[in-house]
Amino acid sequence: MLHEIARKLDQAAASATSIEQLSNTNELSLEDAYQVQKLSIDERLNRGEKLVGYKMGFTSKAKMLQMGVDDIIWGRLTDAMFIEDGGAIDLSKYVHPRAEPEIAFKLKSSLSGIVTKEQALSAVGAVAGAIEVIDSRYQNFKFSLSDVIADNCSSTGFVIGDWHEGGSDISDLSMVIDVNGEEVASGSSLDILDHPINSLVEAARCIALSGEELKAGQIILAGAATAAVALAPNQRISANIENLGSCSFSTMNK
Ligand code: OOG
Ligand code: MG
Repeated sequence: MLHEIARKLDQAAASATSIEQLSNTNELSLEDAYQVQKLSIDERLNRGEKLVGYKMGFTSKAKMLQMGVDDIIWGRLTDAMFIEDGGAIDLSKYVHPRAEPEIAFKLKSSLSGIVTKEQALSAVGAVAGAIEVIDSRYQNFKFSLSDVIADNCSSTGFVIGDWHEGGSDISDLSMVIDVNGEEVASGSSLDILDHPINSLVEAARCIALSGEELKAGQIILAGAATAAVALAPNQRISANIENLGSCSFSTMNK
């Protein structure tokens, strides 16, 4: 049954069509939901996509409030989700996409299980400002916690700005998202679990529960500091992260 749900979610994502929330008929346990997520990502990996990292979700109050969910979640990132900085996305490939400002870590060494903040910091090779494009495969972008976990935590795309190597201070950076040059949402990196490094500590812990570990070279998105912004055609979306710089993409079609 979990395989069947995984295939359904994978097909919904691949064909940009929404499906009914699973929890309307059958609420999965969180463990089963993570299993469905893994199976649906396996479908992508079987088609040749590569796992490049993980994303954390609901690590800020703004996101929890927007979505009515209040537990940290995590999902998987593949190379096919990468959107080049300054590139364009075709909205017809998504159901109802949204964008949110993030901070990305690139690891220089592995992290597994319970780690301290210091251990997490010393595994970070570089940090960058980023934008995550999320797209729920559920109708009206509505879901329960287990629904969204099964749906790979709405992952669909990510843009990464310039990488900054070494010990950049990321404790309290303003994070702003603009649409066509107008600010639409703003927050601080402080809003991400009091410090984005805590998100990496959580990532190592949560992912170990599924028998995986964070590896050198992988990218981890710490979670959005602001509510996500709905996308429409002919927009230029840019995120400006203090000290880390900006990154952007534009939208076409639909
Ligand atoms: C779930 C994904 C949450 C974040 O940064 O908090 C997330 C959603 O909002 O659909 O990516
Ligand atoms: Mg996100």
